[in-house]
Amino acid sequence: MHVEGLAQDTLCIHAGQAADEVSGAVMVPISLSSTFAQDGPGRHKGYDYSRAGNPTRTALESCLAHLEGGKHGIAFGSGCAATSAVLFSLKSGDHVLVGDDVYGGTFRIFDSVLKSWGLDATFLDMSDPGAVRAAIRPNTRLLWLETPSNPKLKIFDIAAIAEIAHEAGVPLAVDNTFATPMLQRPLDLGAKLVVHSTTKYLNGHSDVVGGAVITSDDAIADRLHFLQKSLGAVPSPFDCYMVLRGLKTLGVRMKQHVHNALIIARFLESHAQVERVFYPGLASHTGHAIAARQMKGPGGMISFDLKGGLSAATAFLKALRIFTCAESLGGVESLAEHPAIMTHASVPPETRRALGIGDGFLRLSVGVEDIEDLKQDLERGFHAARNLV
Ligand code: P1T
Repeated sequence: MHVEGLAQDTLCIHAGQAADEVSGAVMVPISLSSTFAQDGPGRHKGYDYSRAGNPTRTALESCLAHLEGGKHGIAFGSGCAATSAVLFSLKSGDHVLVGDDVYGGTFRIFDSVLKSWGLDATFLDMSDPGAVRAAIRPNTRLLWLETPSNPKLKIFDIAAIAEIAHEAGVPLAVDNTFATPMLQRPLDLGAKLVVHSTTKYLNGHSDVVGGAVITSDDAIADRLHFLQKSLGAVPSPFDCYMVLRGLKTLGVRMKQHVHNALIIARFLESHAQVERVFYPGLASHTGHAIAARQMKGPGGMISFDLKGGLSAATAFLKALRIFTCAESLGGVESLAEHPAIMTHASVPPETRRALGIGDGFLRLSVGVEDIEDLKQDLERGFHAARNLV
């Protein structure tokens, strides 16, 4: 199907997914074959070995590329594998400038793994683009940020930072996991690469671990395809199928995530047991104006400081019945977690303190359940934490 010019909601369902030429199957078949017959040495139909390329993976990569407005999609076995592949493009002695608030596992790659390869990373609050310009060194080869960031929901101005990156001749990579291409398209704003944990909203049902990189830069794509094949951290055909299936409802899911999260954020903001709420959809959020400009909606992730510290936070999480206390995010079901102990445990305590990820700091992935049920569930949590304030 010709998909150029179609809207995002249509691309989710059709991009990269023409009916099967052999059978007419409407759903992309799961091509489990690890190898492909060749008419003669090197003469094949575009696939020779599934680590290098697989028809189900091609459909997913094409769909993701269309959704992000990019030319190339390159899928990986996890978000961390996608991140690592981008970093494998660098070499010893290179420097990377990273937004100061990123997923704990991403922090671990930049801080521990990267440094052992002889690369250097500086973490920086990119709220002030001037500070980004000042922090670029002669050996800086990559700018990397999350917006909204995990777990503080910081908003960085992609267009302003992309311009600085462009002036310096350095590519900007944006981890778009929290926003999804339905709410924000970093390539349109000047970023060179978009990175995803497809584990989250893109798959949307908490039953796949996957990742992807999208770019329109042919040279970067060539390098990433080479690394995808060489490093081998590829997703299974089944997982590619699952993400494609999840993507079909991404449009409707994101609308409901945003709808529910906005109500919950306001509810939390007016609650006596809440110290502070972090949600880009609230006027009180420092990045609200930028978010309103660069996003189509503020997303489904909220974090907040609960009064009463660790004992209140623990009682709150234990009392919830609809929100599951679990890592991850972006599924249809609501999740709640304690970043300092769970998703961001690999961030050193002093860095966590500087970021404001304290003992009473909680993160919600607001699902698509009934909003009154979700509010009531949070009330249950607040009730359990009440005398611990
Ligand atoms: O888990 P994996 O698919 O490898 O994705 C890593 C990753 C990358 N980028 C962002 C913004 C992420 O949030 C994640 C994973 N995050 C969680 C598991 C979490 O609970 O925050």
